[in-house]
Amino acid sequence: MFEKILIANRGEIALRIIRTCREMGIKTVAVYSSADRESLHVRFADEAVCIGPAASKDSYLNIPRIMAACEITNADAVHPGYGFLAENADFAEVCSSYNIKFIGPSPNQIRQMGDKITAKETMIKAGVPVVPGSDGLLKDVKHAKTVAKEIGFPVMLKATAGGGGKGMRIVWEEDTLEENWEMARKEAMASFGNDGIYVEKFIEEPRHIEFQIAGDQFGNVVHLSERDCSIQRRHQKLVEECPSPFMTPELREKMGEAAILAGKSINYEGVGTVEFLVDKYRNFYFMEMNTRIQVEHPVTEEVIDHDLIKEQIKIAAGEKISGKNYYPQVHAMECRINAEDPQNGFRPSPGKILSFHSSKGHGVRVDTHVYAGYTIPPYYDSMIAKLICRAPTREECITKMERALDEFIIEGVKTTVPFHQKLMKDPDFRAGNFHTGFINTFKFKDEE
Ligand code: MV4
Repeated sequence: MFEKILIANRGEIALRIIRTCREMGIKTVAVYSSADRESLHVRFADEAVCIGPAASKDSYLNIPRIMAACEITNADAVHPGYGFLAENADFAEVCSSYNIKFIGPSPNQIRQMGDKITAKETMIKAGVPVVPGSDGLLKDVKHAKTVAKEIGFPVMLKATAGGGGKGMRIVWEEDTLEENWEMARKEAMASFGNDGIYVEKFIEEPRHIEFQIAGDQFGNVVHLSERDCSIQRRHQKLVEECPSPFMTPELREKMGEAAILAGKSINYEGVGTVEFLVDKYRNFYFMEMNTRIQVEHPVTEEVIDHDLIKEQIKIAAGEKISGKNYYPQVHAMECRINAEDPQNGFRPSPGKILSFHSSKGHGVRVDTHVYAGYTIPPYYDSMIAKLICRAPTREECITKMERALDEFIIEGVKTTVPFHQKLMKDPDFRAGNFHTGFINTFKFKDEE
């Protein structure tokens, strides 16, 4: 087992990792930017190293500075958390060249899933269903037109280097294909420095249902059931839950098996997530794979009663996994509490938290790095807490979430708490009747 893990991250996930390390008897090193001097991850770690100024590119994204911090503290492993360098294959490679274990998959596994066309080709070979579309990269707009007419409009143009919604265009008819082609290519080049585009049938009103998987160094891959992440706004998830209200035992078996095939096809090592689009007929299609721990991992932890960070560390240290799948024993739901103003287009609301009282009680979990008197810096993402509730049924879970949202006090900054309070009362949400376009039709206004 590792003696000392350096956590190449900040905020709630850095704290989350430190907690598990302490329980496992592993020493921890925090790294921080000068904007995070007062952060709890700095205080709770055994050691802390300042790695640069506030801007991420000079601190949390700066590989040489993080490697220097590993060297001076003698860390034998790095946990990247999510975001920042978590899916950076070059970083994973540098770690291994320094003989430091990157807690996550190999550089090759990260690369194979980072390029979307490569990932899709790998899935086709593995027998995982994918959305019908072009056979790899499109040569030119003429090629795009031919394939689009074959599969039928509407279609979606996607950047092979994309993911998370960037460089995507819906095309409803042949007449608008050319303009969208140009826009998609420009956007992809500007965002990723790669203008490779492919095309797919556009799946209307899909659900986003993802499967948590885990694979060890001996080729065992299991699934840990699904999370429904259909409640999103501009590709930012707001609520995640398990079981999905749309799931059936038969669909879980089929999707779980496909998720395992996806993991096995690249010999996946670590915990990861296989994302699917699910249409109204319960057809499902591989969308992408995330080769990291995700923000919403506590939903799975609550329904299967296992510590996923501990699993990650044990797998990285070479332990075998049990070899059986895990199924939800209760219902869990997570609301992301962001320092944003839901009444003004979810505009970021950084600043000083004047008072803070987090929800408590049976079945209530709050993962956060903030406290009364803490100043939310404007440089990083705006998530300040995750409120996770668990209860025997979805109805009871929503009731508990309403109670927990009502007792959450955060003063000094605007938050998404009022948005969640309104969402929990929505009849369609309560009925489990929603898809990824739900938030566009759900009008948030406080005084209505
Ligand atoms: C799609 C799609 C419909 N049809 N692909 C959005 C993020 C990126 N990973 C892929 N995405 C989508 N791909 C086809 N062929 C609809 C989306 C999509 C979406 C997917 C999941 C969650 C929210 C979404 C919001 C808008 C569009």
